[in-house]
Amino acid sequence: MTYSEAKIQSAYQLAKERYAALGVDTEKAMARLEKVSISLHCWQGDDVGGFENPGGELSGGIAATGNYPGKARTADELRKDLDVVYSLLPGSHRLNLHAIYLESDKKIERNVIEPKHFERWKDWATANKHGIDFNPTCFSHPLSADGFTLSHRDEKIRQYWIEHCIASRKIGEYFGKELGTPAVTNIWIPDGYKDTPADRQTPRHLLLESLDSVLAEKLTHNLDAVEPKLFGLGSESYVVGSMEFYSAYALTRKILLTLDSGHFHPTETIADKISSLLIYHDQLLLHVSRGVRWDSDHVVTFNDDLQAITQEIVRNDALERIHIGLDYFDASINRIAAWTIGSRNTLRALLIALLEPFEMMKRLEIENDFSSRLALQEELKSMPFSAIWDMVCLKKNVPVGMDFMKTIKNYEQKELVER
Ligand code: RNT
Ligand code: ZN
Repeated sequence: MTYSEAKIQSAYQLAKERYAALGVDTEKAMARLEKVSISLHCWQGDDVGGFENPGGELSGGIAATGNYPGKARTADELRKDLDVVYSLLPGSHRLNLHAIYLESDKKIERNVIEPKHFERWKDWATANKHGIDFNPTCFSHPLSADGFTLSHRDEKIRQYWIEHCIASRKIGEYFGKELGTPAVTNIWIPDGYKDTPADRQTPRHLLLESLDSVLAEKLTHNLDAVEPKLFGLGSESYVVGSMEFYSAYALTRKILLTLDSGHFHPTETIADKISSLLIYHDQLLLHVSRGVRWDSDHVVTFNDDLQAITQEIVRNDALERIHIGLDYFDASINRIAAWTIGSRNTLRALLIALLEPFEMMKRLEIENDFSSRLALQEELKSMPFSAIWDMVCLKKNVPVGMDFMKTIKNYEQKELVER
């Protein structure tokens, strides 16, 4: 280890005092962080390829760019890679699986996938105490090639995707039941038009009907979620599943609404939406991502956006109501590093949010003392939070500072270069 335990301890003591002076209990913040489980997206490990159709093209207006060596070619390799990532994160975390990550000797049509095709994922999750979340894969398929799925005008194609989503919910139910923690099954469809449509409403009626069929059966271990988007590659002018559509849909059907940080106008932030939505929606799912100029799904960095998101979760006391998932895919750097950096950033941002003297900030606001509010907000930006983060890592027995890169580099030499 590069850093001595004694030094981490003494830096922590000093930091603890600085926080105590603001009325913040660092032990409490660490204890709350420990309970947070984020859902790691399986698709960072193989550029959203999956194992249904090896070498198939990614479609649906999303793209993983780069050709860094070492991507997982099998489910066993992907699990092995994930084990490395989890070993570098403090706490216990979930996995977010897509339907195309099924395991089977023969080709299985997506409308007939079954829990048995995910048994090995279930065994691995049980052994490693990971909860699992799930997603139907409504892209990268011949029947999604013209850009429409659940809102397709052709009834047969619509039916195929309805069946796929129903089958996916049942797999979510299976994971939820087997693992003793509900699975969130999130529906995202790419449906939309490149150019200005004539009729914006008909596809939305069709989507509503399809979703109602998908959700007809009540399940007990599965939570449903729907994910809106403003535009995608090839659906620049119109996306059927917009924010307004899904927000009202989720509210009326009592299911979860998903907010992906890359799915809105570049000047909008999802952080700003959380407090409003929580007034009406019981639970939300987040896809924490980073768009650079567009929904580019860059690795989550420790930026203002990320901090604003975690602040809103904590300030609204919503750690139990917001499921935190990650959604990015970078193929231009070591994929395990991409996973680890984004996950550690998310956890670190959550910790900093938990270290805020929120009561003090609110009091200044109520007193209309906006000068002090601003002074405090600025002061908080240079508080010694990294000493607390180091302590979290030390306590949880995961690498402190940059040491996690040593593990990743070793694994790259030992495992990834051989692929
Ligand atoms: C696409 C959505 C969706 C996907 C994953 C792979 O814009 O964000 O969540 O990224 O399902
Ligand atoms: Zn997403």
